[in-house]
Amino acid sequence: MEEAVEETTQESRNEYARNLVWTTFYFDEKTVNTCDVLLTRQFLVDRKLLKKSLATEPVGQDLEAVKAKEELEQEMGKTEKTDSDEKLPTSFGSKKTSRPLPRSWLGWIEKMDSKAYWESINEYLIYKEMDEQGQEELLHKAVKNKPAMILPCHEKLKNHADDFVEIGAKYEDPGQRMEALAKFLERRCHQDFLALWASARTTRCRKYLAKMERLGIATGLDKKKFTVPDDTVTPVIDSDDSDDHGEEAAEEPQASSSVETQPIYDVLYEVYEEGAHLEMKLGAKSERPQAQAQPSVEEAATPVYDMANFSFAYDPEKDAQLLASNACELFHMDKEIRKYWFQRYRLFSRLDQGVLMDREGWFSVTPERIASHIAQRMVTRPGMVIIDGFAGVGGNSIQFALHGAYVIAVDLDPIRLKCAKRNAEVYGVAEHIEFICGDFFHVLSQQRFQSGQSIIDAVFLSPPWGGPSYIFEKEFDIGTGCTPNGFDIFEAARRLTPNIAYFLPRNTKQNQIVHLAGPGGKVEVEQSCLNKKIKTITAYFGNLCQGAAK
Ligand code: MGP
Ligand code: SAH
Repeated sequence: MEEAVEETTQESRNEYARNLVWTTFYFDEKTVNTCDVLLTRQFLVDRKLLKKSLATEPVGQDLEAVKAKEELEQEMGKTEKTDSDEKLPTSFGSKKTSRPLPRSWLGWIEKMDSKAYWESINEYLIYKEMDEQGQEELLHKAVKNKPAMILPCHEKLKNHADDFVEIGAKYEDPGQRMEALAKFLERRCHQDFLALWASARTTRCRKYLAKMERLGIATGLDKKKFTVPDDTVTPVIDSDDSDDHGEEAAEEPQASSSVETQPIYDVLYEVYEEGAHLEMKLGAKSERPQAQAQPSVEEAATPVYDMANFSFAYDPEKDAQLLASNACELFHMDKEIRKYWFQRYRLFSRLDQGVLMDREGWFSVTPERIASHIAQRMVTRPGMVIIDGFAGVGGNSIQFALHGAYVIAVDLDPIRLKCAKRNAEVYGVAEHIEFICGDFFHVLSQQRFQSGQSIIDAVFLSPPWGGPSYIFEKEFDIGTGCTPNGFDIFEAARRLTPNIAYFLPRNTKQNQIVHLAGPGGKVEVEQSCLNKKIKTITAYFGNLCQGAAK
């Protein structure tokens, strides 16, 4: 068993993790309804396995296959050149100009409240602005009481000289006049403060969105939401980030109703390491390819099996078409599968030792190095019980078992479960896995899994994403993109345990993951970067989340 774990970690000395961003999402204006999110990136290496996969030539004059192979070869080339930390870019986008004043305002104004601000400046302003007769004494006091932070617009309150004269003219009594002018000043200061406070928050949220985009993270958040929810004239705080400036000033303020309909109200964040940006192929591709000869996954009819007579034992004759090492002949005309063939040993390093895969297995199996890393994180003690709710051909179940867990592998499709069972035998861990052919929801509703009696330590979820075309959407929707609905899947798992790892596309909407964690929740979203390309993400909940108490 150890040998098999070692096989997948030979290159692991070159691997490392990075914390990218820590975020708090506010679900509404009450600060108690928050969710903490940690975005991390795990750099994994499987160059040797990729190199081995690329060693075969495409069959005949298959130009598409040549192209698929060339793309992967480029990935190899890039990897070899950018093997070490130092080679990573050292800043987000373009260099920043140094304008220290606006930056200090952003942090300061958000921590201040309007009342406290007025208290800190009122003496100074009143002495300064009321100095109608130019009394030396008042001027002296004003200078002496100047607060450390005063908004630039309040240094120039003389701009309101007309208002002052108008208000002043209404009162003959100097005491009353003074009081009226002080009230006017206070109102004006509150208005200015609140407008600037909202503007600072908008700037912060916009910066967050811009940075997430650059990190290759689909936020699922609407940029328009993060505008000042008020149509009063707003003094705009200058952003010192040259990479995202311009946008805020250009856009019209939104009506507050758009804020109410948005699920996430506000965001606080901290970028751990500015140099974490990577240039790589991410998110939506520009165009969908022409219609394929093969039916899409959604169109393909679900075969009906005679379960009473179905055998999960491998039959070398009857099941020959499942032998992964023969897939080149079986699938070489299948354009969708071809690119996975050129990555085959990174899917299963023991592919030539009898591994079985059906068509869906090829494009949905978790690459071995990623599955091994997830297992390393999830299996914290020998014998712990993990449900692999969508086991497929066993990529994850096998790694959980190799790392010492007892696995309950569930899959609706008997053929794929047969592959998983056989593959577990190839890796010598079949005895550590219980295979259940059935619907995830149905299996979880069984008496032995009900909470209270449950012995389940964690659940791993890797449902179908609608086939390889998931990447043609700019952002992946957990609800409609997963089959069955990804929110329902998560809810069913949560009834069993809070310790859930959710394996999702790299373009998944981040705000939906935040919603899964919910108010008061916490989640770690880990990008799995294989040879410097982000392949997938895994969202860890409960005690699987980094820093959670075990
Ligand atoms: P991919 O994006 O289709 O491949 O899937 P790749 O090689 O990154 O393609 P490229 O053209 O973008 O370079 C990447 C990985 O996601 C696969 O190896 C699978 O592990 C996983 N994966 C893909 N799909 C379509 C599914 C799915 O439907 N379900 C699950 N659970 N995993 C999938
Ligand atoms: N992680 C797996 C791949 C999972 S692919 C691996 O590494 O091999 C998703 C799997 O979910 C498919 O095999 C599909 O048959 C299965 N599936 C789809 N709907 C299901 C359901 N309702 N219950 C259980 N399994 C389901």
